[in-house]
Amino acid sequence: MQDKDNKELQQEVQNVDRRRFMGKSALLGAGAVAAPMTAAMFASMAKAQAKEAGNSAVVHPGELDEYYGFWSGGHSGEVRILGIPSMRELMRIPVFNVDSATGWGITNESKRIKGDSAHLLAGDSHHPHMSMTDGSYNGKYVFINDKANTRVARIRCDVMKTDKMLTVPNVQAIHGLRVQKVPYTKYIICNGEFEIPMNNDGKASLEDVSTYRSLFNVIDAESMEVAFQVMVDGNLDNTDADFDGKYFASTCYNSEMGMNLGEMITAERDHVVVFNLARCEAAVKAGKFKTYNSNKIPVLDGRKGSELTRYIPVPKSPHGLNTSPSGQYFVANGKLSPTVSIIAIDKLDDLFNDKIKPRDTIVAEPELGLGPLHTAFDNRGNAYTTLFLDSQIAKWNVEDAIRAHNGEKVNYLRQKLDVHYQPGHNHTSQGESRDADGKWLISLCKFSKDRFLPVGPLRPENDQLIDISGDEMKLVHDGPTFAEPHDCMIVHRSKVKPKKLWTRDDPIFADTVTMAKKDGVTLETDNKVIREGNKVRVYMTSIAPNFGMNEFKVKLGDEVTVVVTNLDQVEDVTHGFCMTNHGVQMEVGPQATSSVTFIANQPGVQWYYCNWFCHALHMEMRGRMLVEA
Ligand code: RUQ
Ligand code: CUA
Repeated sequence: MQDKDNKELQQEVQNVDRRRFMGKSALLGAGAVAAPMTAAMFASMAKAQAKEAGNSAVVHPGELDEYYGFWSGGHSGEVRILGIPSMRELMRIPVFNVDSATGWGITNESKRIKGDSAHLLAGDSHHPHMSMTDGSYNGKYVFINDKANTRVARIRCDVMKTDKMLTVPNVQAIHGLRVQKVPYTKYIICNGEFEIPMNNDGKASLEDVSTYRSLFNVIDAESMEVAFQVMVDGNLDNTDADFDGKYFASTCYNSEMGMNLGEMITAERDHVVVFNLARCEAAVKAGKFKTYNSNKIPVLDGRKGSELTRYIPVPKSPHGLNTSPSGQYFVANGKLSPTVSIIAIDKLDDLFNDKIKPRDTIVAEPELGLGPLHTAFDNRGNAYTTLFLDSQIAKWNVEDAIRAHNGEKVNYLRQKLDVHYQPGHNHTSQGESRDADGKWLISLCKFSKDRFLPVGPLRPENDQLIDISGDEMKLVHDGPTFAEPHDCMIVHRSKVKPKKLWTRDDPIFADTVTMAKKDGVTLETDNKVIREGNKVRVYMTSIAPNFGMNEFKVKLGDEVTVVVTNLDQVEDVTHGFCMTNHGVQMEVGPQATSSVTFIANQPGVQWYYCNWFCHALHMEMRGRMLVEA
């Protein structure tokens, strides 16, 4: 399948090449005095074109991108899909936010998915990561954390909608999040960043910070329930998994357990905490855990001295944690130190068997520049580290850094590229999977200052696209983005297979289907009003440009649930439902059922209409709710 896709792509690349070539020679031909082209000119031109076409960021209208990019929306709370390399925004997936267009957070289906946090209107999404099989993206799910409300959500990539959400108990502020890579994504791993008392019920001492803990969370990717948690010393920050299915590692700052900035950065060293998955699972099985806050989640004790963890000292306040796609190294990014620390994963067995000391796992600590935050990788042994303070990406060679660490005279630094400005995360095409391909690098810059037309005191951020296919990094695109693409991941389009229409038995609206059955309603054919006391359920179909029902009657103060089923079988024909002056609207995709509940609190004639442009007679797609006082 992938081969076929690659062939298709090659063909596209050739077509582009041919078009460009013809374009340029046609221009030359049009000039009456144009000198005849020599064979040498022809050859050099063809070569330049071939080079350009090899990794061109130009995607012409109607052409498709080679990669899907999944961008977190930061404190907008959403996830965005971009096409790479065009950097065109293709879709927004509301997750922790409320979305006026799709009705996310407004419809009954989305509220059910949001569950215990359905009442929350805000979120802070940081780290989107796709599920894997054998270390390769499998196109099934994208997971994302909400730092603001301690949640983890799952996006189903067949429909690109959020389908599960979990508020993680016992912790505060889920930050770093990754997936188990091998043998498959059984678990999502994520860090509870802010330390709080265990049993945070306000009864124990709130001032005694020695009782505060930060927990590592292991969540079952299918059930989206917490499998277990591990208590650590210090504050967990970012995390990643190995390619063997054995170890997870997290950066851990504030080993001092300080409560203010000054206190948090006094120690010269903090840690990378390594978690031994088999030992953790065995401890859960053996019942060696405690529970807190009156829930049943097993909390293991992984503090210093535990068999479940090892603490590797690294320079102060490390931030990003990235596994090299070769599966050999964990790289911890120094943040307050100009270095990154390279941990050899094949030394971790010995570390856990106490044959070596924690620092013996560090095989290099190359100095890169000021403020290293995150590192990405290509498939040629190079790493790319964001330098927040220097506003640069440092490209360096991992094996050369190790050689230099061992005393050889080699320069591991390959290039420093200015980015604009202050980059946080970066990401290479497929660079966190086995299939790193070394073509593109994204630098997510927090500031854009002079790069775009000024738009008031609040500026966009700047997502820069960098071509890394050659020896030198080349900046090819500036992409302004609204707050705040915190992190992103890039997956080849051959791995993602979205549906074109909904299937009628989709679990996202299964509960609504069950409700209809109880009411004796067949959603695909019936247009019916069911009354139960002051609760009214209005079932209607929609097929462009008509709702199945042009009017229905309710009484003032009734609780009205409108259920719309879109019978259109046509790709891209989405309907909507908006009840004027009631603050409700929603998307109803082709073959989907969506529902929304509101109080009919205004008497008289209330028009409803389709708010997704669907037909030449879209404006006429409307009806009346008649509200009797
Ligand atoms: S962390 S800018 Cu929220 Cu991803 Cu490093
Ligand atoms: Cu249906 Cu617009």
